[in-house]
Amino acid sequence: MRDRDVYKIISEESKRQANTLNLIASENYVSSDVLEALGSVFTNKYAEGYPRARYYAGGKNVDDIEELAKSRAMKLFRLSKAKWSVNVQPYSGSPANLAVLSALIPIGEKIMGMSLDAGGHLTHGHKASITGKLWEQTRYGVDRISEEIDYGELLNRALIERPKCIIAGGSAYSRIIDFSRMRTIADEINALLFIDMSHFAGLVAGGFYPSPFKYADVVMTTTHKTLRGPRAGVIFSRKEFSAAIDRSVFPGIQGGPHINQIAAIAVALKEAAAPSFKSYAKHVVENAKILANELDALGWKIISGGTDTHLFLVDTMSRGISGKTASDLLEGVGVVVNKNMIPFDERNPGDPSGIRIGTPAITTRGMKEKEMKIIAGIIDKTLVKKSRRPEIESQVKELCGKFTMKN
Ligand code: DSN
Repeated sequence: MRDRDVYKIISEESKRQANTLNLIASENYVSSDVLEALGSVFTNKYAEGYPRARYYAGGKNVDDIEELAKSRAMKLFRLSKAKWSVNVQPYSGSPANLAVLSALIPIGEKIMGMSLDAGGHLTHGHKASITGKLWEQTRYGVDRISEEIDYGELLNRALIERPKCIIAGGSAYSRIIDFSRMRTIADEINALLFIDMSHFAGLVAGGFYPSPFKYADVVMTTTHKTLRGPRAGVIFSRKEFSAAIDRSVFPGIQGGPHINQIAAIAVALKEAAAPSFKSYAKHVVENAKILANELDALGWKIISGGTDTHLFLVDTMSRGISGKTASDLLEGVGVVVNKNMIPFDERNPGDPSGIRIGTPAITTRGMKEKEMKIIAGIIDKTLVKKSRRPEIESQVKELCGKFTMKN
């Protein structure tokens, strides 16, 4: 690269990624093929519109790549073209969620999403998001004891509030969502069931999380979390909703699609269909369970007592350490996590009561049970035992050196 300033910063970031243990549940390491597609000449091309109906000339290859991405998306999740459609143009998850809601829910109506402290997402109607300004959010959460979704309370609230749409999914909920129950509740009030599978899409693809398609009207996913693709969003919808969603994505919210990103989605979807991805998804979940169990055995309170997925929350405040302090201490030794709200958190998102831990990235590096036990020890020693920092740092370095980033 001729621009030495940018090159230097990119090199530093490569080193940082190689030399730290990434436990951010929403991040991953993409393959060199995904990177190549992202950096391809498709970045030069404008292509407003949809395949075979563009507002720009010169779009033959663009049409081919978008159609390939769409057909791979349908195939990966075993969807029938007679019932489902897919849109691969959303720049990422937030515009995708906005596109779905603006296509299907009249402005000012009520939508129902999981509260942030229970593990929900801002774009499910939180007041800080445009979705909370255009629609009125009514929230559901988790039971105080089990810390799992309280479906009884969800039903009661739905019957009282009668939202037009119920959104399932979130950013920090570690348990399998009962889609069937949510479908029944949505049917009781004639609401749309919109499932945001961004976090667990890779687990669905690999067969380690139930598929939401049987129950949902619309399913959205980002492609960069467990799915291990580029940063982007994809919307699947039942046929009756797809024309409105397409219009909402373009020209409603977005302009020209990022074709290089769509090419990278196509690559990632093929990778996710390979047999090796099943084994990856299996290990992501196994690793998260082992890491959560180990931390639990070391005296850390794990929200809901464990996990069924790629992530879990740790209540660090129960041992007198705020989420921000925990995250800073861990980053200091090369372990990267999110500070995160926990259910019924009385602190604020800037310095909440817990941390979120996820295994997609370290599993991509090939780490398994033995390494999860070491990582649990590293976390414990860093947060509580105040062991000598150089010892911990060298353990992190050793793991990163042994399990290099493969792409
Ligand atoms: N910000 C993402 C996450 O970390 O979960 C979700 O959009």
